[in-house]
Amino acid sequence: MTKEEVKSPELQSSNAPASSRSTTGNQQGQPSQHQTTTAETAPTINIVLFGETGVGKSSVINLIAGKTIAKVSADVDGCTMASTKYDIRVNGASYTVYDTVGLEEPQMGVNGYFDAIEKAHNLIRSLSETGGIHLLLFCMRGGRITATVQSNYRLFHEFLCNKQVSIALIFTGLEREQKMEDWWYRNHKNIEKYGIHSRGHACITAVQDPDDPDQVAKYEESRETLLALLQGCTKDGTPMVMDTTNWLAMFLWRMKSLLPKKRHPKPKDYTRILIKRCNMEPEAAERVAALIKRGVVDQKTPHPPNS
Ligand SMILES: Nc1nc2c(ncn2[C@@H]2O[C@H](COP(=O)(O)OP(=O)(O)OP(=O)(O)O)[C@@H](O)[C@H]2O)c(=O)[nH]1
Ligand SMILES: [Mg+2]
Repeated sequence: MTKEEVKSPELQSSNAPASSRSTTGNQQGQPSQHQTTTAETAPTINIVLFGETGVGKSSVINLIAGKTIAKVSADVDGCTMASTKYDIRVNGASYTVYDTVGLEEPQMGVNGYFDAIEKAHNLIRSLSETGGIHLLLFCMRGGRITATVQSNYRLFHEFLCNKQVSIALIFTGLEREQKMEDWWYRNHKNIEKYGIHSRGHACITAVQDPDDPDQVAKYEESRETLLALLQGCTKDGTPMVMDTTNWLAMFLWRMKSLLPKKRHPKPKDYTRILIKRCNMEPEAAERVAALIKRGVVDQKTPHPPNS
């Protein structure tokens, strides 16, 4: 099981040595029925887990893995689209989960957009090199649906995945519910009213408290729910994949709709950022910039919506 920041091509394409992949089961206080295993032959399923800072993404990674592999706390790098990659083998399945920071506000500033270009390039390159996206996991705190939640849904489901990838919702922080699933019955109509549609959901707690038997039981139940969700949502799916250039251009073209119109970058701004911060060759950077300018991204995918 490995953690890799999605930063350099070397890091992205490399996998951990086999010796470090195998895991030895669960740690103290963790559920015991889902032993993590070495599953060298299973095809890897790429999952992009996203959500606002602090909603519990890293805790969810640990819940899936059955042990602590991700650092729980506010991340230093809270830049939108910043991503850390974890390889998790559990119940005979091989998941690569990209823990990805979403938006903190419904819209973006131009500096945030430029920072996000670099991060998005790293993420997209890693995904296109490793077979694309099988599933989106949208992590939220069980609570109000805000404009930021809606923007994050669009950013990942529509802008990054062209509405072609199944999305499942995870609601954390539900340990106070007697039955965590009750939260969904009370709130699902509201969620759908905001245009958020999903293939499945999990109402969970991702926080551990070994001293509280009720919390231990709920944590264990949450893991069951989450693993069943992953299995159910990925069993028949083919990944969505594009080549890096078209994928990046499609995403950046769409993402600029989150900027005020008068702050939309010019082609030379894209070229500069892609060369300087993403280490792209000038020709490749100009190709991406030209695609963004034309708003034509890939003949096989619909044109990006007008911004
Ligand atoms: N009560 C409660 N707290 C939770 C739950 N899940 C996570 N937390 C807490 O929320 C805080 C943030 O959790 P993280 O898992 O680090 O959240 P994150 O989304 O990875 O945060 P960033 O990496 O900063 O984006 C920690 O203090 C967790 O213990 C939950 O289900 N219930
Ligand atoms: Mg985190």
